[in-house]
Amino acid sequence: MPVIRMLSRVVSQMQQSPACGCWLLAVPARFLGTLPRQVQSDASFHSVSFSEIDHPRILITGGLGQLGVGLANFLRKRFGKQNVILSDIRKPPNHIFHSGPFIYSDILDYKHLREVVVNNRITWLFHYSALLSAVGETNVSLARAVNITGLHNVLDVAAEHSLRLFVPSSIGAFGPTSPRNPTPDLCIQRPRTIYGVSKVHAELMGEYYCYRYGLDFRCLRYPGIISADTQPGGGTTDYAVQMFHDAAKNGKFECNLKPTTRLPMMYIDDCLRATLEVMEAPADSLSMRTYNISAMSFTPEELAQEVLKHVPEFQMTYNVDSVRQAIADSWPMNLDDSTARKDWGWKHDFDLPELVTTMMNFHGSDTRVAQAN
Ligand code: AKB
Repeated sequence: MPVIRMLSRVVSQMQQSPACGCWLLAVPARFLGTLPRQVQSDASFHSVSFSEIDHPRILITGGLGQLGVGLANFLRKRFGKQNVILSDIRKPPNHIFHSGPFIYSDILDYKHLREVVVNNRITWLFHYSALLSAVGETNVSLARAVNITGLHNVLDVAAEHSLRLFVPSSIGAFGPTSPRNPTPDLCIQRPRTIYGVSKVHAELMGEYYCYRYGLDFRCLRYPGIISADTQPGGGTTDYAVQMFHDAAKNGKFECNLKPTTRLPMMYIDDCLRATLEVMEAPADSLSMRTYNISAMSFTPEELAQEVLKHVPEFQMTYNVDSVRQAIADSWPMNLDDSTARKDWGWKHDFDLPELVTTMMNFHGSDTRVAQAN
């Protein structure tokens, strides 16, 4: 078929497709030119075998942040220890280094990233390198480099090597003009942080690569994630993680957000399970490539009430940080995740009382060990 006719057929198929749906089905990537770095995708000779889907070779970037180690442990149970490689530019503590494969990998170095993917025969990539919302505002140029330039490298390497790519987005991808209670999947997104801007950029670029080059891009908008044994760094929702720690250790906590600031939150186990579920979902069940996921939503004072049931002497004071408060006030209070529930069966396990019991059990045992020593 002449190329012009082929292109006009592709364009008319694209016009008929749903806004964020499976362009992949409609667009034969090889008719739309080479990848941005002029390296031809290996899709033509790399037909994905069943064993690659059942036994992916996985790379996690930004692996020493809040979620990487937990995700690696979770995926290693499913796919085998040697098939999940954790990477970062920082030096790992001993227990992480000895718990499974760990390598140095710098997402800002494109050739190096490509070498890591080729040498380790990677088929799935989880891209967790990012500066979070509050810390991003203190160093916009670093946040722009890591969150935007780094993403470009990851997208190109993933498209070149036919990887399945997961990039987390966030409630931070919304802004003050988005509907806040609830926030649907598709609505106005005008965030006011470099973090949020970079997350909207990631969503759009991933979806664009999906229909333009056939990249198997999958993305979830995470709420604030609460984890027991790993600390977040530089986020606006981090107050909640810190509250558990300080309540167990000192019986008191100074909160940097106002008592009535409502934000969506999720326990880490639900977050990791959602991430694997969306990665394993058949492509034809995904009506979109970027989904909201939700579990619970609470304010600092509601969380403190729940903590009080476990630590009766707990006291909370407030010292509001104006930058974090402005960020929180522009974010959703509740996410509408009905499309994720319908398309691939998303369902959370942890609500607020269960979250608090789990966190206090974890920190309570920590405190008792510390006191005994
Ligand atoms: C942050 O607070 O920056 C993150 C997020 C909600 O994306 N935890």
